[in-house]
Amino acid sequence: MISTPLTIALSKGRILQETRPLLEKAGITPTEDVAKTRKLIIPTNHENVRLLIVRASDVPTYVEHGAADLGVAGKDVLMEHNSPELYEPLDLQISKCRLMTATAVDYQEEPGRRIRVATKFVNVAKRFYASQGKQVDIIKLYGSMELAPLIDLADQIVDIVDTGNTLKANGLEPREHIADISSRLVVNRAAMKVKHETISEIINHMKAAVEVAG
Ligand code: PRT
Ligand code: MG
Repeated sequence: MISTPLTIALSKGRILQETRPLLEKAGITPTEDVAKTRKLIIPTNHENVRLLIVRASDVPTYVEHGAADLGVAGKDVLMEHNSPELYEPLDLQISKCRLMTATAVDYQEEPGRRIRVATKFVNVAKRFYASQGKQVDIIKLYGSMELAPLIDLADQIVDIVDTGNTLKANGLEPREHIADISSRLVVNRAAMKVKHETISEIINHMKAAVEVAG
C-alpha cells in the first residue's frame, strides 16, 4: 500500500490510454473503467491514491498549484504553460508528435510583411517567430487551427502534426519544425520534497516501464 495520499492529474484520450499501463507498472490501478466513467475523481486500488480527469491543457495548472501532486502532460502544453514551478523528471515517450508551422500549399511569405499566425500555442508561437526575427500578429484559437488559412483568417498556423493527414486533407502542408513532442511526468516541487519517498518510487517504476517499452 502507498502510505502517502497522492493525487494524479491526467487528461482523457490518448494520454490516459498510454499512461494507464505505466501506472499499472507502478502498482496503481483505477478501480473504474476510466474511458467510460463520467466521474472526474477516480479511485484506485490504493485507498489514498486518486486520479483527477482534467483538460489536457489544465494539467500543468493543477500540478503547479498543488491540487495534484503529479500529472502527465504533452511537452507542447508544458512549453506553452512554461512554469518554473513544475519539476519534469521523466519523458514517458508516449503520445509522440511534432509541433510545426503549416501553411496553404501555395502560400509564400512576402518579405517585410507581417505574418498572421493562428494557434492555441500563443507563447510558443511568439517565441518561435521572434527567434526567426519575423514580425507576426498572433490570433488565438482554441481548436481547428487548420481552418484559419483556408478562409484567410491567417497566413500560417502553429499546430501539432502526427501523420500529417489532417493538414493534407485541408490543402495545407507542414513548413518549419518547432519541436519534437512527447508526454512528460510532471511533479509539484513542494510535493516532491514532502512526499519524496513515495513519488520517487513511482517515478522509478514508471521509468523502468518506459525503458522496457522503448
Ligand atoms: O482535446 P482537448 O482540447 O481537450 O485537448 P488536447 O487536444 O490538447 O488533448 P488531446 O488528448 O487531444 O491531446 C493530448 C496531447 O497528445 C497533446 O497535448 C499532444 O502532446 C499529444 N498528441 C499526440 C496530439 C496528437 N498526437 C495529435 N495528432 N495532440 C493532438 N493531435 C491532433 C492535432 O491537434 C491535429 O488536429 O491531431 C491532428 C493532427 O494529427 P495528424 O495525424 O492528422 O497529423
Ligand atoms: Mg484534442
